[in-house]
Amino acid sequence: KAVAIVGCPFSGGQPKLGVDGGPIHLVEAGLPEQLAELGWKVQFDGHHQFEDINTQDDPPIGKLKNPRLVSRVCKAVADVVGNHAKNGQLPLTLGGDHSLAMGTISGTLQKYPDACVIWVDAHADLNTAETTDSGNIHGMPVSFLLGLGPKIEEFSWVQPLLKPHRLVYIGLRDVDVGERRLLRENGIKAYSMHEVDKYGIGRVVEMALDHVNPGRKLPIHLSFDVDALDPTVAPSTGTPVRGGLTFREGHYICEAVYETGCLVALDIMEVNPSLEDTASVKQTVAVGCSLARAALGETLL
Ligand code: DIR
Ligand code: MN
Ligand code: MN
Ligand code: MN
Repeated sequence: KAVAIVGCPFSGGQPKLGVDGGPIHLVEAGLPEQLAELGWKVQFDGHHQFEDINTQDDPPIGKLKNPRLVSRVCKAVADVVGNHAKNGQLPLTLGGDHSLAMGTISGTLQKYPDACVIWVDAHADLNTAETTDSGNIHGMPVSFLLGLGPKIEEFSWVQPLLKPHRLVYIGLRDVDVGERRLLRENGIKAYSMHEVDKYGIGRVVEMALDHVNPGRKLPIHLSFDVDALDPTVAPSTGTPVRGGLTFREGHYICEAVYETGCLVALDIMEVNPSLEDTASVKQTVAVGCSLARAALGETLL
């Protein structure tokens, strides 16, 4: 078992500075060593700097902000993640903002076209160029992967390989009206915090897996936005929303996905070490590391 850590210090998918510091803090907190301790062969060649991506002049396309920068960075990430997957490594991408998942999931689908996606988030990140209010592309990656909304030349490299029935959400509680319509129209399964309260996290994860991966045979890409967690658990993130997953609920999802034996790629996104006080930053970074360990096989006993 081999993991390749893909550090992506990138913040162009949203307006708050500092989320590019997330991967640096996660690595400095010892994540590579912690995964080695769990028995993984760990490759980490330094954070990606996307040096040759030069977008001095990047005016909005429609409402989309920093479109060329986001597109080119995500394309680079797709290739890096795809290559690690083809090498038989499990790519662990550390964000950075969640627009990066347009790249990570594209990379996963290059190697595993039948992969399913478990998207853990307070938000659906499903806006299209038509429905977005903010123009922040971190609220849009899923629509590109599904091929929803108007085609935008700059993003034409994104192959719409993700099928709605191979996607499931857990943790939603801040979903825009346009996104609600898209969820409904495309029959996308979503377990909001309401369902987590109603059924408990154990049944929610089981139902989510039954939906996207009924025989537990398909490869799984787990994309975890730390704002899925309650702000008391993960305070240092750009768009915290109250009423989120507890520490254990978040970890349970990761543990249960690991237990399937189907995990092929993992994203830990939206840790922003420049938000909130030192203790909050430390707590959020520590939680990011422990979610990754849980998804990669750390057990309680
Ligand atoms: C909002 C916020 N739905 C948007 N999305 C966030 O900007 O499209 N995603 N914060 O993580
Ligand atoms: Mn997100
Ligand atoms: Mn979010
Ligand atoms: Mn929102």
